[in-house]
Amino acid sequence: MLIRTGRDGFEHPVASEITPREVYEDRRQLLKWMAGGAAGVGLAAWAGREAFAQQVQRPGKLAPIADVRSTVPGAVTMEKVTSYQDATSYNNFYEFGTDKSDPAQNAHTLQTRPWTVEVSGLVKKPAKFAIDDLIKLAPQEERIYRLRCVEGWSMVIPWVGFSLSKLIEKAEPLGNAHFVQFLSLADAKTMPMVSSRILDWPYFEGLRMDEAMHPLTLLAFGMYGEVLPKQNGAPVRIVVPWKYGFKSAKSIVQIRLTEGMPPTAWNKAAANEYGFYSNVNPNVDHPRWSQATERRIGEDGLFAKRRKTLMFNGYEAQVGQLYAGMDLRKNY
Ligand SMILES: Nc1nc2c(c(=O)[nH]1)N[C@H]1C(S)=C(S)[C@@H](COP(=O)(O)O)O[C@H]1N2
Ligand SMILES: [Mo]
Repeated sequence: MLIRTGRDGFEHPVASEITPREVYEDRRQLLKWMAGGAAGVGLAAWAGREAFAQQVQRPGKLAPIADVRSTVPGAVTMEKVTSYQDATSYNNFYEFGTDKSDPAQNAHTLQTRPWTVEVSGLVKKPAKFAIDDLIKLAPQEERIYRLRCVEGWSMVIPWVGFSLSKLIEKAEPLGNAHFVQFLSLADAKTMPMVSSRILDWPYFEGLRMDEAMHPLTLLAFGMYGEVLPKQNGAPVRIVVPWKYGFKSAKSIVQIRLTEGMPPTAWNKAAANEYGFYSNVNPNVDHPRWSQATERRIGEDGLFAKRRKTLMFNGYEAQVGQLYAGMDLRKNY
């Protein structure tokens, strides 16, 4: 859903991210809400579509099957895991649409084989990996992370993959490689929104080298012990658990090591709203909403008390020292 923010008269793509999921999750509240005139036409249409929502198709086991739990500190949380249905039907993947339900409906066109990931830029050994060779590069581990979205919701997902550092080390970074950029696929034939100008394509994201090399930063091939569903970024994506969701680029085809800070898609779209670091930070408000609290998808209803958002999404003990001495208000 696109709405005018009014402030700059700009059709803002992220506006859809603030429509509370619980409104259409809880049908009775939804009816009350709509009867009260609070819901716009867009939301009513959305709710109608939700009523016909189909059970998500599961893509099958990831081979070799990962039955290894990660021993990386902080990689396994004891929190309740989000249901598979929720994690695969409430997504952001703008290549397939801007509504949360669009990726599950539209991403079936994505072709995940053949698929090549290129490691390039400031490395001694640039390389191209066929996806199935990439998956075999390191033993896979299951990691249960919170993924938190910038507009106030979170999920707990058991990802399957290995530390991105294993791949970067193989390429032998040069001394002047200080940042890593990720590029997603941009295929107008299979990704309907790539022909629109809602974002710059391909989707691009980046991390500082020490963030990319941190063992918690995951190159993910699967979730819930199975192949990554297309709407969640098949066949390979990045997961950075202490940052807002948009840092975790989906369906990546290139990993490029650079000397300078690379541009990122959301920063380019709205620099005052999305900085390069985008660490989860309850103390720094987004210009259009507070970031102090969040709803856990599937658990916290619209009228339930929201839970407090934790600094670095709860991974402060593991990653806090990466930002020692930095002004996190300035480096948002
Ligand atoms: N290529 C690409 N990657 C992307 C996005 C996108 O639109 N395109 N959206 C980001 C955002 S805003 C979020 S919140 C997460 C959502 O991941 P999930 O759907 O697996 O929960 O993916 C991120 N990665
Ligand atoms: Mo997001």
